[in-house]
Amino acid sequence: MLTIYSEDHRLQHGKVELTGGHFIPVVEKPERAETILARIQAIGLGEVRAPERFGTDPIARVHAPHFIRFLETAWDEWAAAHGEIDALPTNWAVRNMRQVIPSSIEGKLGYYASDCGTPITAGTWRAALSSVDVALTGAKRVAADGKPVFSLCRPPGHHASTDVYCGYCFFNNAAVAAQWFRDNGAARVAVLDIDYHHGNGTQEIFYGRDDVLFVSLHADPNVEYPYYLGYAEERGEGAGEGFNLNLPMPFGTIWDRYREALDAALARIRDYGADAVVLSFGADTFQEDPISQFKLNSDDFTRMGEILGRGLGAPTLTVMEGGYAVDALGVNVSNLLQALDGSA
Ligand code: OKP
Ligand code: ZN
Repeated sequence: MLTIYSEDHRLQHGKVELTGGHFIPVVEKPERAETILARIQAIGLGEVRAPERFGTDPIARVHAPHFIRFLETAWDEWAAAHGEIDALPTNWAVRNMRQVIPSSIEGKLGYYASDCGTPITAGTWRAALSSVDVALTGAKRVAADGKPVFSLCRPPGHHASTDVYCGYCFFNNAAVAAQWFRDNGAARVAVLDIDYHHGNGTQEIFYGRDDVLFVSLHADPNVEYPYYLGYAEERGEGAGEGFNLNLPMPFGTIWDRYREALDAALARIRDYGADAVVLSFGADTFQEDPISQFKLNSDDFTRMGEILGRGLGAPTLTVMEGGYAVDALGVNVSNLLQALDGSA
């Protein structure tokens, strides 16, 4: 399987996030992508290629222009006020306040961010742009010959919505790619999100639409991030009603339970008749993931890949999302990709 990878991901290297009352080293770190790449090369999964540059136009198909401009200038505005230290918000535009965009960078961060764990650094803009390029280069290849492609995106994307960044995500790589498929000949696109966390950004972007189906398997948001979206009753709205499927599962979920949800997801996607599929793949469902509570093992990722390869029924772009057990990440990711490739 072809992999698309850019070294630019290293430009996103935040120092700390606020978790459980502590500032801890950012869990979403460069070693993640590097260990996946090393494993892909070690097993000879296939060619590794650098991305083409697409610029911001395809991003503006799913993100608000003012949000894109904010991310482009946020670091300079922050550094002018605070110097060379990661930008984190400390105030938020929550209910009972007005949704205004203040001129102060402090005010802007709280308007555009929803957590205190997604630092903007000197290299964030370029890393986030490159991550989208990695996804789009993969999408273009999938559209050209129908063969599966792996876009080794970093930073991840599925928590980023139209105009909010959070959960280590800035631009929604999977959503930009799904929209690109729509704009380049696919009438119906499905996004299947198998990251441990609900893809709230992807859901929001396509919630009112029937031309992009969103299906997500994730930990119950009652007890897990992102907490405020991802419940089973969210089924889409307007034209999009019935085109959003959330399959939340409890802490401790093991393969047998996960597999049932996967079968339901694949049945919905086949019934939909997608022309292209974007697989938002997080390996944080792994039993040893440091921030997650599912109990899948490394062999389960092989099982998952086999089922996906047989069941998706349309050309598939796999986009990397989360997965934080760095020691096992390469094996878990390559297990899924090899099986996906072998049974497609
Ligand atoms: C990203 B992905 C904030 C802690 C919040 C966010 C988890 C984001 C997971 N200090 N944790 O879906 O793997
Ligand atoms: Zn995740």
